[in-house]
Amino acid sequence: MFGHMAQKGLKVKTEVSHFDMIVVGAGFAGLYQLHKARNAGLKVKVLEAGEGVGGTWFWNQYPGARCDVESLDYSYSFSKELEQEWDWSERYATQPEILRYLNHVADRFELRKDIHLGARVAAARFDDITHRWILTTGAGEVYEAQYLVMATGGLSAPQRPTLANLDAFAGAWYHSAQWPKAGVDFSGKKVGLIGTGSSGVQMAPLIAEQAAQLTVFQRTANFSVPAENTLIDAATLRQAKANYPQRRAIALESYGGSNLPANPRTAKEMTAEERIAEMEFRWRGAGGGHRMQRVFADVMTDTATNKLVSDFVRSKIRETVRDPRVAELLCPKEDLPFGAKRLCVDSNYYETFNRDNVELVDLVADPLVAATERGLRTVERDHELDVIVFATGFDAMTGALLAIDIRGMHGQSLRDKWANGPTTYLGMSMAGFPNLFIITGPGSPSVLTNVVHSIEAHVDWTMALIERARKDGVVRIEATQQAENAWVEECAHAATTTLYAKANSWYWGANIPGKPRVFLAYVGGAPAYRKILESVAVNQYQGFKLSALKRR
Ligand code: NA7
Repeated sequence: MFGHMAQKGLKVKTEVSHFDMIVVGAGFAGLYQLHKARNAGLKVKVLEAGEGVGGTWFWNQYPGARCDVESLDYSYSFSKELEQEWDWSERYATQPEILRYLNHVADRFELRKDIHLGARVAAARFDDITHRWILTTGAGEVYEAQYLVMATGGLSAPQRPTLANLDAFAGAWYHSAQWPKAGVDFSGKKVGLIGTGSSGVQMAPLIAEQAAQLTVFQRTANFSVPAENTLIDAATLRQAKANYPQRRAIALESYGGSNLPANPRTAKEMTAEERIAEMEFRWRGAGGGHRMQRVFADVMTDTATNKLVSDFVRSKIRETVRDPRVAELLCPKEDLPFGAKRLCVDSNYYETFNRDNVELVDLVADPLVAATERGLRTVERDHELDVIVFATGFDAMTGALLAIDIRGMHGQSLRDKWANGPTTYLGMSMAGFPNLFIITGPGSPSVLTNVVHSIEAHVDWTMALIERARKDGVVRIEATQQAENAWVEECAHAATTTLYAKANSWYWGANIPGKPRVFLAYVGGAPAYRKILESVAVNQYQGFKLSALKRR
């Protein structure tokens, strides 16, 4: 079939490819969505901007990139065979290992034939008459489908600050999320690293080992905890595989959708000795990482408890970093609650500052001014550099969606709808945008959880809804405005009940100049959210309007 497209005043015929469902993105979400929808009998096409599958794990190939959720949790649970045949080699998998896993998934479930790589979606428009979506890629290809699933990821639109004069810099510069596939050789180089979030904290130790000199430019000191990463030996792996059902069951009932033992007691319910022992145990003995964020039941809700944990981490930083001046700079300030910005999980981050070839620049005292031909200029001095690395994060949760010109009913643009911040029903659907689903979108637990777990939950739930709709002859699934308003209110209220409210983090969009301040995730936790989804489904998909074709 052919559609028409105006080009230079001429009508040219453009071939339109028709599907039941178009999925945008071939990361964890897109791959599973494809598998699940295809198994349900839908004709599906995945459009992926990258030249390979993997999404986040395709793009973020910087040195030291690894997941801060344990591999045995950060993996699909939908296939018991996949669980058994894949051997994770480390507690926290590296980016290359996760990318290998996702490529294995693509091959094993024969997904590639339905994935169009190198296809960046530029626009998506809902047709009010056919109730279908029409998509255009940057190359001008046109696709149309009844359902549009945005599997574009929460941390996929890189954010690089405007730095005056960067064009004049004679050296090379890179962003953590747009890393060259061939890698970067830092040997003998003077490297400047801007940003000390998860990406910066992961790469600093590795760059420091290779480079002649590493200068870390820090704006905000964040909390980082030891990963306590280890290899998974054969016996442990065998046992883990045998215990997968139990492991997944625990994850299902945990706040973050993974196996992080949570202390059910508040700090006040424990003695001073017990509190110290609990924090010490989680810092090292229990296996490190995000276990620290579950150290007391009230760590994210009680200011005094949070301060206790903050002080504990600060004491660890002071113990680790030999130069007291540098240690103080690395200690997060009192106005940043522990965990309120995404907690960093590191291997030897603080230790790195004991090296002779590493320097810390405090951008609060000495702000960045501009790039120069030979490096970076801060107010007080010039820093001579061969390479600049931006580990400056993402336009989280909304960036990738708003990069596409999405238009719903009557041509309403998503950019307009979200001008004051994202609004969704359940973090996956929007009034005025029928038949469109966002996997782990704004207003869902998403980035506060093991995202693979949340992805599976969303894909399973939306597919059940779509299958039911297909059975009932429904052509249009749409969130009501009332349901969306109520959910937005619920999310906003939930956020204010926690200490997340106290930080200027990307959870609030605070890292993007001009971005509306809206908490971008649902803080109620994965189990509470699952119960809400279950109840919506049981109550005839309450909050959705399901329209069947009118019989003539
Ligand atoms: P993050 O966590 O957003 O960290 C970005 C870092 O870059 C953070 O330290 C920022 O400081 C810093 N930054 C951003 N803009 C600037 C400017 N203009 N000048 C100086 N420093 C700046 O991104 P990551 O990639 O590390 O991690 C993102 C998520 O990926 C992470 O949370 C995990 O979920 C995985 P700031 O704190 O804003 O002062």
